[in-house]
Amino acid sequence: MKKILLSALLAASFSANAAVISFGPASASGSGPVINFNNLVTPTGIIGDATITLNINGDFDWSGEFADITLDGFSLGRVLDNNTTNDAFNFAGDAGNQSASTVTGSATIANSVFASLILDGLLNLSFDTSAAVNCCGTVNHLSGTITFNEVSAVPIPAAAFMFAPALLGFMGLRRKAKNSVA
Ligand SMILES: [Ca+2]
Ligand SMILES: [Ca+2]
Ligand SMILES: [Ca+2]
Repeated sequence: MKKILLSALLAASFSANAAVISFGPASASGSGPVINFNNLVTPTGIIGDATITLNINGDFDWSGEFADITLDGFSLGRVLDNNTTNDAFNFAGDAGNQSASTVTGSATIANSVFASLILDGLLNLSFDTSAAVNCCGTVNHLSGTITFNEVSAVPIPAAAFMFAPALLGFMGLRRKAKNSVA
């Protein structure tokens, strides 16, 4: 019973929910287009890391055809240049194709970075392709999501009131543990 009560209190204090920010689908023609998703509305609190997933269909069949990706100016690297070491994504071999099929890759964005990017409630995602991306529709499809565990702010007095018994409990357990070791 105590465990159930404690769980309920913690849940109420954190108010955590899965947040999903979707962008696209977008497309672009010409040579080396830049695709921007500006002012994506985001929750401002996060627990843990965020994950960004991209679905791309376009002219990306050799190392000179790639895209540089930034999120609020923070670089997520260069994707689809057949070089897995210069980006955070997990595209197989970091390889695309010439608009034959859609490829999907995802990357982790560390909490230490992402938490500061979302403080203003907005995200700007930029996808800057190289000039060689110019064939077969150029970029036929670009879409994706940014997902993370959102946490709502709780007024400090309420949080302190809710956490105090739990904190005291944990401190007591730690003291007991120390004593038993000594
Ligand atoms: Ca090509
Ligand atoms: Ca790369
Ligand atoms: Ca921002």
